[in-house]
This record gives sequence, C-alpha cells and structure tokens, in this order.
Amino acid sequence: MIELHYWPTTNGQKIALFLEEGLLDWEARPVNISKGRQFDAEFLKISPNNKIPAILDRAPAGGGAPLGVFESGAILLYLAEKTGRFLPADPAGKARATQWVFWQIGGLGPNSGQANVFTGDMAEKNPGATERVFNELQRLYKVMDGQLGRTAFLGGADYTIADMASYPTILNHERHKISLDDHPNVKRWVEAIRARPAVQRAYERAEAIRKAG
Ligand SMILES: N[C@@H](CCC(=O)N[C@@H](CS)C(=O)NCC(=O)O)C(=O)O
Repeated sequence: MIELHYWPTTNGQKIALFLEEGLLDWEARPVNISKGRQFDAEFLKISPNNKIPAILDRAPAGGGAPLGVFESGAILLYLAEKTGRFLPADPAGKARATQWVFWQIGGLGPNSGQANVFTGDMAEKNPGATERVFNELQRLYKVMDGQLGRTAFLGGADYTIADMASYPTILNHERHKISLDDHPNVKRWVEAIRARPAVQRAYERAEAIRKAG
C-alpha cells in the first residue's frame, strides 16, 4: 500500500493524477500546509525538505523496508517504474518523456510559483523582477505549445508522467496572465487530459480534502 502525504496544490496533484489511475493500492494522507503540518516530525521523516508531496510505499518495488520518497518528479518516476505505466520502457522514449518532467520541475513549476509571489504590492515594488517572471512564463507556454503542435502529449503520442507533471500548473494559466486561446495546442491538451476519469477523481478528492481542512 502507498500512502500519499500531500495537500492538493499543483505539486500534490501531480501524484494524485497518477494514483487515481487505479494501478496501485493507495491512501491519501492530507498534510495541511497552511496549518504548518509539513513541519510535523512524522512527515519530516519521509520529506526532510518539509514540502509536499511525499509517498510512503509500504511494499516497495524490490521488497524491503517501507520506502519514503519526496520530490514530485522522483515520485512520478518511481511510480511509473514500479507499475511499468505512463513512461516508455525504451531509453529513447523514456528520455523523450523525462525531459519534459525535468522541464516542469526546473522551469514551469518554479516560475509559476514566482507568479504567485509577484502580485499586488510585491509586483508594484519589484517591476523588473515581476516582468522577468511573467515574460519567462510566456516563453515557457510558447515552448510547450510548440511541442504540443508536434505531438499529442508532451513526451510523444501517449499520456505520460510528463503530462501529469505539467497539467496542474497549467490549470493556473489565468494567474500566469496567459490566455489558452493564444496557445491552441496547450488548450487541446488540457481538454484531452481533463476528460480522463482519473483526473476528474483527483480534482473531486482535492475539493473534499480542502473542505475538510
Ligand atoms: N520541488 C518540489 C516542490 C514542492 C513544493 O513546493 N511544495 C509546496 C506546496 S506546492 C510545499 O509543500 N510548501 C510548504 C512549505 O514550503 O513549507 C516538488 O516538486 O515536489
């Protein structure tokens, strides 16, 4: 059984998207980061960086003691390799998908986090930094739209962990001051992913977790 310790933020939802596909026995363990639960000693044992998401796999691939994994990219890779799903097995196909996982973790994710910071007062006091963040986001959306003009999904013809990594971030496009009408390939991709029952379940669960606090 896999415990998912998370809060339904963009990073947390990446892992829920995978687990809701129903390939593994799992349980959600909410960690309310607005109440500081990410600093609880038990959580820090599996996520020493005090950030969600983290998993605890009580029956790890290869056997042995329960395995804790933190960092959303590492968790997605682990789950894909454990199940043999949502990541091609051949090295070239795997690289085509993982490059987009790392692109999200190193580019789209951090810049979208900055967009949440550079609003209101912060934006007024730091116009140069604000412009830089939003310009970079525009560039990243263009890169993504270009890729999705060539392939159905980020890593190629199939839905993979590359798409699970970016989808929750892209749902915040309005906060990034981006209209998906300017990025028709991204828009088509969002609709294709939104239609998956597992994705709908992940967001229904997110709603319930937020309500329960
Ligand atoms: N690079 C990390 C980022 C995780 C992250 O930023 N998590 C945020 C929520 S989206 C968090 O736990 N923040 C709580 C804190 O910083 O104390 C990943 O991809 O897992």
